[in-house]
Amino acid sequence: MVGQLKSLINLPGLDASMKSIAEKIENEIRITPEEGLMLFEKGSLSTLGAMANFIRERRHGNFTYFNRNFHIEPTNVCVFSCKFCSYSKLYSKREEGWELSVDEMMEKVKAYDGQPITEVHIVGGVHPKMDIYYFADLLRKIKTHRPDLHIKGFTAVELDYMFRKAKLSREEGMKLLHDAGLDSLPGGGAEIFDAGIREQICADKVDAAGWLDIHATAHQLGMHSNATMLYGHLENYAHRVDHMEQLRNMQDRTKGFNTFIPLKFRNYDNEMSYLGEVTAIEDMKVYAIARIYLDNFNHIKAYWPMLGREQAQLTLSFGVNDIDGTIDDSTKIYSMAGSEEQAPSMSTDELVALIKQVGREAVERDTLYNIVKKY
Ligand code: V47
Ligand code: SF4
Repeated sequence: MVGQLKSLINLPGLDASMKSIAEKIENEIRITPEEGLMLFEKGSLSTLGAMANFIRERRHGNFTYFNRNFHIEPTNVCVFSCKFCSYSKLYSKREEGWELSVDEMMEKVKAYDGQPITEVHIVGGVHPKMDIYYFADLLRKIKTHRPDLHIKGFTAVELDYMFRKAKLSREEGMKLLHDAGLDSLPGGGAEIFDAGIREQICADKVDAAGWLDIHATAHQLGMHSNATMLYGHLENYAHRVDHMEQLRNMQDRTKGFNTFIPLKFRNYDNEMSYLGEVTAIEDMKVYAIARIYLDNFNHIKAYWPMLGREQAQLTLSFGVNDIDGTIDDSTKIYSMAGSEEQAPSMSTDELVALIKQVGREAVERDTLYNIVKKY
């Protein structure tokens, strides 16, 4: 394996508290929130990398997962006004954005006929006129056309709005969409759970308790979901630890999360452009600490359209074991926020080469991490 480290306890330069964390990791004992904070405050890049890689290789060896997917972004018109968002247009300015009809979205699905795609990821703005019945119709049409395609769709933010507008409870709304064909939920909309930071960056959308409850509702119906954390803006280390602690607690109860995806705040063309972006070193530390902290999450994913290809490769030595999918230039969220990837698309061969170039084994998975093919 790439790391081949036998023990963490003798890593150079560890003080007593860091040594105690290293011991816990070796013995598969959960670290506390205080220790999580200590990792952010005191952990050097090399120590965090060694710890995270140790866990990553113990769980997954050299396997690095990817999938074959594409996105549908039904609209970028949004009733909310998150300050970090470079993508959305208010309803009053909707002529500057896009609104896809069900038929137009079905054309996008049909464009992949005959191609070995396993997942469609549907996510977009929160449009006041696209209600739960509109999307249930879309889901049914996709499933009728291609029953084997896994539909991962709608952030808790979109779902919260749809359910409230239809006057349905979360259980009723989720069941309606699940029955129509929704298989799992993506991890977006979580941002940072801390109420004070949320108030400053995305005051008007679903709060932390609501986000968590919507995911718990999906898990209770046997659906899986992902979780994200938007970092590198106004939050401090304690907020990041609190965010991961809330996810870890919920995962203990429901076991429904597949993967955790840290999302780096990108500052192009949004109301928080005055903030700088954190360094690549900080990015690697976040991935590593996520791998160490979230002992009940099986997978940590780096979303390559947001980080760029070279940084995505680097994350594979910092706890990450999944780099998402082929995407096929079907998402605009990150290109509009300033990512290096202006038209994100990679063929399967390119994704495999990217993984192999850093000495890892490329494994194609489906959404639920069943192995499709080893390369
Ligand atoms: O919730 C928006 C983020 C998320 C910016 O579950 C930004 O597999 C950085 O959650 N800088 C939506 N981030 C995307 C998302 C996602 C992506 C890929 C895979 C999965 C999955 C989920 O994008 C939003 C928000 O946190 N975001 N604007 C920005 N300027
Ligand atoms: Fe709307 Fe999502 Fe952008 Fe917030 S992040 S303004 S909810 S599209």
